[in-house]
Amino acid sequence: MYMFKQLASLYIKRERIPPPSNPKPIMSRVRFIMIGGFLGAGKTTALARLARHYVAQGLQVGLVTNDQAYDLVDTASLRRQGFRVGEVPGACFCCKFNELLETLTQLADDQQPDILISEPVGSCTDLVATVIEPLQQLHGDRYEIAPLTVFFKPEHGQKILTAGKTGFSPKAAYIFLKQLEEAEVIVINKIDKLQAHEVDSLTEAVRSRFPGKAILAASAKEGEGFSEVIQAIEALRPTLTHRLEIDYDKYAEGEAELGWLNCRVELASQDDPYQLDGVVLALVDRLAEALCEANYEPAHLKVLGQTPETTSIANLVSSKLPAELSVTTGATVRTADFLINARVAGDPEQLAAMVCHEVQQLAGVFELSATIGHMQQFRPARPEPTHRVTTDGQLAS
Ligand SMILES: Nc1nc2c(ncn2[C@@H]2O[C@H](COP(=O)(O)OP(=O)(O)O)[C@@H](O)[C@H]2O)c(=O)[nH]1
Ligand SMILES: [Mg+2]
Repeated sequence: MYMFKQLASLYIKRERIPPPSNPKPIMSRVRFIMIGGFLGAGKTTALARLARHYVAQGLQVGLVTNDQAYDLVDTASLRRQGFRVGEVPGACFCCKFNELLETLTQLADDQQPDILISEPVGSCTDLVATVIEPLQQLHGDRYEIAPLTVFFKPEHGQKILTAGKTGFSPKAAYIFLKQLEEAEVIVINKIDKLQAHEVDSLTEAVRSRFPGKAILAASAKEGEGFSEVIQAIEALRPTLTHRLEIDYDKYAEGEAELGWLNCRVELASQDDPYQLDGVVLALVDRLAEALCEANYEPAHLKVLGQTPETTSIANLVSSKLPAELSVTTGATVRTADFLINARVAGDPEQLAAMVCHEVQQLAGVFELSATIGHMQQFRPARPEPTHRVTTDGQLAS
């Protein structure tokens, strides 16, 4: 009783203390956005567009890239655009969940971000169960999670939806479709390259395959339709109506069909400076031809050429389309560092030999000296997620 009285008096005393005139602000949660989609779908382009949008609103933005290997074109390209970028290399976010968390925390070290936007590896799926829900369950006090938004790659997607020939096996197509199946928002990207009737028929095909999903059409490159994408990303995550069922054997085999190569090269001229855009594009063109001869379908081949002052990037996203420069510089240089990131349906050792051969040939044509630096080539290992929320909603680690 005595104790109760004491507690009661303490309580009363507490009640009498006036509230502080300047209450400490409650830490608001950081918005966490994840943009998924197959290799070459336009994720990095979308990240940059989103980041520019939020920066223009005066918000602090941090970006996170992810890959199976090191020396990422995406990281270099986004940093060049002035963004703060953390990188999770070595495996996908699902297998590097703790590294993803560390990277998110590091991005908050210098300046507390309002928004964090992440791009998972383009061959990764099951992200709701292995990243989004674990993040929500374990750190929902720190992160407010946006709907998983998946960019649809028309170059391969059109054929995959109609079971046409893509150059990939059905197991790689399985990953592409699982990415869409778990998406909370689907964005048919690159509509600037499509006719209106193609956009309509693609939207219809995606809708009939995945009924009930939010489906938008946009151009991450040109901006068309992007305000609707931003609106969808800013909405609350929809309630989960069903959890993705996925066969990890098939997923792992589909991923392992892709030869992965990340490599650094220095190209230097003893005499006249060379045009950086021209050499970057010529390298992708040569590699495209070599891939075609070997019958290796490119999922995404990127080459970035850079000096401390400038950058040029060329991409190849399908065997059916020419290589294109996505970032041009117009500069002539004496020496530049090149990053080559290739993900193709083919043998990684053959791919490495092909890259070495084509770099040397290119150097011969342009009278440059080529130094091939760090090179990693492999098939992605079986995904072993750190956490996974099971079909009954339990977090398993
Ligand atoms: N025409 C067009 N090209 C796009 C669009 N979005 C991305 N791309 C191009 O597609 C290629 C792959 O884009 P990227 O953002 O690197 O794809 P990621 O692999 O999903 O990150 C690059 O050449 C981009 O310039 C788009 O909306 N329209
Ligand atoms: Mg990317």
